[in-house]
Amino acid sequence: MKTVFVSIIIFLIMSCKFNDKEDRFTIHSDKIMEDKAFPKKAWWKEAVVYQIYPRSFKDSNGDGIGDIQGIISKLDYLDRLGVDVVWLSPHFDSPNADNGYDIRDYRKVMEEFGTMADFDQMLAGLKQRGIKLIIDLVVNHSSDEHEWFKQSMSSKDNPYRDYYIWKSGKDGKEPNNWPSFFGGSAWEQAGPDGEYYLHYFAKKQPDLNWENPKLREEVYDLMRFWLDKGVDGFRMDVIALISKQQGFKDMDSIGLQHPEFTYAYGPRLHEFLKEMNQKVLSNYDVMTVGEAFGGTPEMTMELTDERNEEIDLAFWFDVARIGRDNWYQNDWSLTEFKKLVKEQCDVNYYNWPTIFLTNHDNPRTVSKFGDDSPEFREPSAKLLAMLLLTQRGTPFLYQGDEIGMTNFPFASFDQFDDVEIKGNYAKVLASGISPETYLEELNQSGRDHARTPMQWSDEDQAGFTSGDTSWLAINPNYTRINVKDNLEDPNSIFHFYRKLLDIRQDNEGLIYGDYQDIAPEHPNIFAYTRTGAKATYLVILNMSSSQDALELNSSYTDYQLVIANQAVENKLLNNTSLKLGPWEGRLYQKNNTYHENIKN
Ligand code: TEU
Ligand code: CA
Repeated sequence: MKTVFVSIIIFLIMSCKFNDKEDRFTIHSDKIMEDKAFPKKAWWKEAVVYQIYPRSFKDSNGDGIGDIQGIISKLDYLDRLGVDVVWLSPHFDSPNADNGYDIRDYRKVMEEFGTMADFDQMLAGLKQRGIKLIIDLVVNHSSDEHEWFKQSMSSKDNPYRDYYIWKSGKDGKEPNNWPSFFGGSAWEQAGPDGEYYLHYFAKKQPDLNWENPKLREEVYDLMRFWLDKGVDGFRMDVIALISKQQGFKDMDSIGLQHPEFTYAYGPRLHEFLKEMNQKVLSNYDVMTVGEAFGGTPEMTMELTDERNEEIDLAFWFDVARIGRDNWYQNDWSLTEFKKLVKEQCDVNYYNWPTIFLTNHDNPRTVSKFGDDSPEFREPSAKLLAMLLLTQRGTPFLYQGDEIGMTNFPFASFDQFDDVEIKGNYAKVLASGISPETYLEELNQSGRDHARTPMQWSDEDQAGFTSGDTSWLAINPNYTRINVKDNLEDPNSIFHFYRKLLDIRQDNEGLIYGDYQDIAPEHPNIFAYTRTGAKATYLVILNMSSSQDALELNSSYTDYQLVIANQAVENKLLNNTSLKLGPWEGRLYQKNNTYHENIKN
């Protein structure tokens, strides 16, 4: 009897364990346990983040380079838009080999951007307006001009030697065949001893050696330095790359096509992040979002599984980079896109997704996902706003999206500034690709599209700078596409974003509600529901430049229109056959609790 009893208990314990494991990689909607019906609340789940690329946001002193005083002059603008958090791309002292993603001094503000006093003023100004600030933590690598690297390079016996990764060459060549993302080998010979240092990115971005506990303590210290100032967290640059495969074995030809699969998710990644969390992050109420490319969804989810106590959020690149193979942009279909969105939404209960369509490394949202022709730019930009702000996950909006800024028409290579494009040029051409083809692809995929200056007005230099040039050319369409016009026109993309932001903030169901794609096979229309405790929302988006129709099942009648990007005659959805114009998008809500008080 006793053994039977014990066996039952063991069986029960085992099955709980099994369920627990199951739960990690199945969807969050494990409704069996009541307390898991909806996600646990957190401010960073409810927040909408706005990314500022400081170099291109607003110049205050006429040198053609955006700066912190420029940002300060636009705080009311951000407040008006209604975002909750700003993610500031690197603002630290840097020789700008990669626009600040190569840091020379982690405790100093880039001279071109201003001073620490400017930074403090900006932080205070944001706080006054109830906006939080997260900064970019770039600690996979530093600049080669960082004092640590100068010391490290100076001799094999220098105490800073092991802050970086040095190896001796093989047969008079690099230690292995690893490539840099920015062209050429990932190894560079330097210093008096003839050794090579590792750099996954540019030569001027040597990788830090996370195996060294002293280096890790330095990183934790600099994190505390900024957190103690009152910043609200970090976006962590290529964080999945910090732990290196210690074997340093050659890659095979497949590996060479996608080095990120070798570089990301090294053996000690989780250990390092847990340590960082325990020693630093757990002592502050902050949000962290890691740039996590190079892994499977399961690998990424391990980083953000709250039970693991590592980081809160991760950027998966599958949606934003759909159809991309390095710099090459293949065709993609909406059904594929929907599958990827669903995959991200369906993380388990212990994870929370992000949603973003671009950032400073990608083409403009409306050019990639919408239709940037004069006819459809506005409706498609608004539709994409609806998509971004009605998803399950923390949305990240990139500067300029809110006015529908488009890709730049690059006509020659000398118009690019990007270290990635310059670095890869020789390799791409050597592989037999013509410069015309490369240019054509870069016109879809290049990173500089997102980096052209913000278009504030139709004045000279788009109101970005009072000088006569800017560091990167301004898109010639600034006379048509700019903030000033957007602010004046109540039907502009800006005001549409603003209303949607209000709606999201006022409707918890749009934040925490369940996600369901109700027409996964439709080739042009993206239709889904978000089911919250109080209401169900129905989002219908025609993501094409032609008319299309959608048959809804009868359970979707009696929904009330909340907002649409085009005039809709009947505010009550009482017809199961819907016809939608090109790029037409509608957001409905189940009747009883529909949103009546959209602020204007
Ligand atoms: O980006 C890393 C990254 O994943 C890519 O965007 C990368 O630039 C390229 O596509 C690889 O082919 C981060 C930053 O966002 C980017 O701006 C930096 O250049 C890079 O890290 C190095 O810090
Ligand atoms: Ca400036």
